[in-house]
Amino acid sequence: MSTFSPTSSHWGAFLVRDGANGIEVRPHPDDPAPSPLIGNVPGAARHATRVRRPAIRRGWLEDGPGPSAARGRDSFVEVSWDEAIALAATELDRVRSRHGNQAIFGGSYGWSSAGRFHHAQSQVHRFLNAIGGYTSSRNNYSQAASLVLLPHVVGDANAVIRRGSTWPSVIENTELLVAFGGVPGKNVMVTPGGVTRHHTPGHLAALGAAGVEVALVSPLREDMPETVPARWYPVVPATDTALMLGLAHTLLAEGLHDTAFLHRYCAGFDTFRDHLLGRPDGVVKDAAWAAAICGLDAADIVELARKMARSRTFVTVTWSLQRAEHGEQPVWAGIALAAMLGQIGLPGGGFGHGYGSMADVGDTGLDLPLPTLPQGHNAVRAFIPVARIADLLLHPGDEYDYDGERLAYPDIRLVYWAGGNPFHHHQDLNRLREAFTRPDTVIVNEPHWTATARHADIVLPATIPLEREDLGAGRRDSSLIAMHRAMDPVGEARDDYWIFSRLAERLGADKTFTEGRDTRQWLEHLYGRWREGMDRRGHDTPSFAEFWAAGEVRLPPGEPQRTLFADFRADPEAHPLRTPSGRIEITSAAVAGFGYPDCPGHPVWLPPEDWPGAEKAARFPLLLIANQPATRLHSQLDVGGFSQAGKVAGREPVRIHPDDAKARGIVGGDVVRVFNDRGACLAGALITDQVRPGVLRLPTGAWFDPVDDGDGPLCAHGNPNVLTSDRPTSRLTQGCRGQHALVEVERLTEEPPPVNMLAPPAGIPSPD
Ligand SMILES: Nc1nc2c(c(=O)[nH]1)N[C@H]1C(S)=C(S)[C@@H](COP(=O)(O)OP(=O)(O)OC[C@H]3O[C@@H](n4cnc5c(=O)[nH]c(N)nc54)[C@H](O)[C@@H]3O)O[C@H]1N2
Ligand SMILES: Nc1nc2c(c(=O)[nH]1)N[C@H]1C(S)=C(S)[C@@H](COP(=O)(O)OP(=O)(O)OC[C@H]3O[C@@H](n4cnc5c(=O)[nH]c(N)nc54)[C@H](O)[C@@H]3O)O[C@H]1N2
Ligand SMILES: [Mo]
Repeated sequence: MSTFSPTSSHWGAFLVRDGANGIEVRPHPDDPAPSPLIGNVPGAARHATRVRRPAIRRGWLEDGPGPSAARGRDSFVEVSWDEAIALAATELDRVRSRHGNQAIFGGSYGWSSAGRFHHAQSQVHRFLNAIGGYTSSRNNYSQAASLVLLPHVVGDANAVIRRGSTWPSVIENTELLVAFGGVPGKNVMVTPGGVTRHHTPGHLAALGAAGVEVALVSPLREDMPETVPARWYPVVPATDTALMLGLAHTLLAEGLHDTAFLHRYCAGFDTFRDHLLGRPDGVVKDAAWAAAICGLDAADIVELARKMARSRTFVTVTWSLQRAEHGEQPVWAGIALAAMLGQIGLPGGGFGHGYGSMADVGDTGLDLPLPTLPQGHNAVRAFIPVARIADLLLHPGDEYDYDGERLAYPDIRLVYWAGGNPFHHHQDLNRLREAFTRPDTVIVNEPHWTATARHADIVLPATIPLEREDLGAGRRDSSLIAMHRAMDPVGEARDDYWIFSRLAERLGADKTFTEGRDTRQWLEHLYGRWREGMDRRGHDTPSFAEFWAAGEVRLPPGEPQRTLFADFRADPEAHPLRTPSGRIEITSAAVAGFGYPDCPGHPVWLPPEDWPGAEKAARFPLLLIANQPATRLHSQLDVGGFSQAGKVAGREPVRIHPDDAKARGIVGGDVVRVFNDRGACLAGALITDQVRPGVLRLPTGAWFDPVDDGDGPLCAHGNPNVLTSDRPTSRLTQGCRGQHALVEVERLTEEPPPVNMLAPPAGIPSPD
C-alpha cells in the first residue's frame, strides 16, 4: 500500500494515495478550510466514464472527414494509439495544407486541471503554434463583459479585481458592505491553479464577528455564508442596474453625493446626472422607479442610499451579474454609484468586483510569477471572442461588432479541444449541437466521456493529475506543490504532452514542441526558471531535488498591498488611470462613439430578453439562475461522490420556492421538466424559501445527457445550458449570457428516461 503524497487541484492542495480500496484523499494538513470538492476525486479517478483507449466515431472512420449530423449520436470504435495518432496527424495535415492553419479552431477554452506543466490549454496552444498556428479565442466565460468594458471605465480591470482592497482591510475599515450577488461561500474555495490554504472562509467569519453591516443583494439567501449576519434584499434577478440607478438618484436628490470627488477624479458625471434626472428621456430614475423594476420597497432603497452615504461603504459586484444580457451595466453602474459616494481609494471604501467569486480576490498572498509553459508564437491572427463559438461554426464569413472593431468569422474545418467542455460551458446547447455538425473533424483530448468527447470524431484518452507529475500553485498561493504521481494511468490514457509530442513528431515539429525534454526535464527546467525569477526578487528557494523530496515549498507571505485606486486618489496627475481622460469614466466618449444601442456611453438600465418583466414571461414566468455549483467545479468530476450525493432523483437539483411549487403541484423529490423555447431538461425538485418567489436555481455542470424525444432533444440530467441564450451580452464585449433564462417548470407525470452519462457511449465496452 502506498503512502499519502502531495497533489493539487483548482479547489486546493490535498494528499492522496492509492489504497487497498482505491483512491483515498486527505486535506492538506495546514489548510484551515479544506474544500469538500476533494470528495469527488476518489470516485471519479477510475470511474466507468474514464476514456480508456483512443476511440474514433464510426461514421468518421467509415466515411472520412466531413460535416455530419451523426456527431453526438453515433457509436465509437476503439483503435490503437498508433492508428489514432496517424489518423489525427493526417487530418491536421490535410486541413492545414488544403485550407490553411486559420481553418483549425484551437481556442479550446476551459479550466482543465491544476498543474503548471500539464495545463492542457498551454499544451494544445503550444502544439498548434508549433505546426503553424490556429484560430484562437479571447477573454473567458467568467468576466468577458468586464474585461472589455473596464479598460474604458477605469483603465485596468485589475483596479477593481486583483489590485483592490484585501479582506483584512475590509474587515478593519468597512462599516457597510453592499454586496450585489452576495459573497457566496461555495465559490471562494476555487482559484485557477489551486490554493493551498483557504483563507477566505476565515476572513468571512471575521467579517461577521467584526460587526460590519452587510447588505446582501441577491435573489438567493445562500449567497452569504451563515457566519455573516446580513440584511437580505431579495432583488428580482437582472434588475440590479435599476436598483443602482435608484440609489444613485437618491444620493443626488438629497445632495449626498461627493461633488468634489466627482469633479477631481471622474469624467462625464454631468451626462449621467442628467440621465438620472430624466432630462433626455423624461424618465426620472428615482427610488420609486427602481422599486417597480427590482421588486424592493422604495423606502428601503432610500434608506439604504442614506446609510451608504453615512458609512464607510464598500460596494461589490460578483462576476455573475455581468454574465447576462447587458452585463456591462451593473458593473459600470456600481462604479458610478461608488464614485458618487466619493470613497474610491479610501481604505475599506469604494468598489470591488468578484469578491466572493474566487478565492484569490481580496486574499493577501503575494501575486508572484508562477512556473509557466511557454506557448510559442501563433502565426494566425484570426480570433473570436470566446463565447462566439457556435456563431463561428454556423456562419463563416459573417461580420460582427466587437469593442469598436468590425470582425468576420473565419471558415473552420477542424476543431481541436483539450481541457475544456463546451457542452458544459456554452449556452443554448441544442444550437451548439447544430454548430458541431459543421466542421470536417473534431478532435478532443479528454480523461472522461464528457458530452464534448461524445460529440467528437477522434477521442484521445488523457491522464488526470494523479497519474502524472507536475508543479501546482495558483495566484496568491501560499505554497508551490510537488504534485507526485499517485496511481498508474487508467487503461491506455496518456499525458497531453505525450499525445502532442507524438502528433508533433508526425508533423515534423517535435523539436519545436518538445525542445528535446521529457516530462521530468520540463519540470526541472520550469522550476529552474521560476527559481531564478524568485532569486531576482530576493526570495530564496530550494533546489528542485529538495523541493521534490519535501513535497512543497512555502511561498513568501505578502505585504498589505497598496490598491491602484489609493495611488490614484493620492495624486491623480502622477498616477492617472489608463483611460483616455486619466480618470474614472462615468461617461465614456469612446464607448458612446461606437454607437451601440445595447451599450451606450454611460450606465443605463436596458430591459433584457430574459427577465421577469419581459413579454416572454407570459409563457415562461420563472427566472432561472444558472450559477456555479456548490458540489463540483463546473462539470468536472460530476460522477464523483460529493457531486452525486447532491443529486435529487438522480438529476441535478432545481431549487423552487414553496409558492411556485404549490401552484404547480410539485413536491420535494419530484422529477420536474424545466423548459422554454430553446430546450428542456429534467431536474430533481428541491423546495426552499431561501430563493425569491418566481426564481429557480439550477446550477451549471450536470453532464449534458441529450435524449431525442420527438420535440427536440431533452437533457435527462439537468444541464441548464439547454435553456440559456447564445446571444451576446452586448456588441461591445460579446460576453456570454449564461446566468439567466426565463423558463417554466412542470411535474413529470410519465416515467423519466434514464441518465445515460454514467456509462460510456455506444461501442465502448464498460470496464467491468
Ligand atoms: N449557464 C451558465 N454557463 C456557464 C457559466 C454560468 O455561470 N452559467 N459559467 C461559465 C464559466 S465562468 C466558466 S469558467 C465555464 C467553465 O467551463 P469549462 O472550463 O469548460 O468547464 P470544466 O468542467 O472545468 O471543463 C474542463 C474539462 O477539462 C477536462 N480535463 C481536466 N483535466 C484535463 C487534462 O489534464 N487534460 C485534458 N485534455 N482535459 C482535462 C475535464 O474532464 C473537463 O471536461 O463555464 C461557463 N458556463
Ligand atoms: N464551488 C465552485 N466554486 C467556483 C466555481 C465552481 O464551478 N464551483 N467556478 C469558479 C469560476 S470559473 C468562476 S468564474 C467564479 C464565478 O463567480 P460568480 O460569477 O460570482 O458565481 P455564480 O455562482 O455564478 O454567481 C454568484 C451569485 O450571483 C447571484 N446572482 C445571479 N444573478 C443575479 C442577479 O441578477 N442579481 C444579483 N444581485 N445576484 C445574482 C446568484 O444567486 C449566484 O449565487 O466561481 C468560481 N468558483
Ligand atoms: Mo469562470
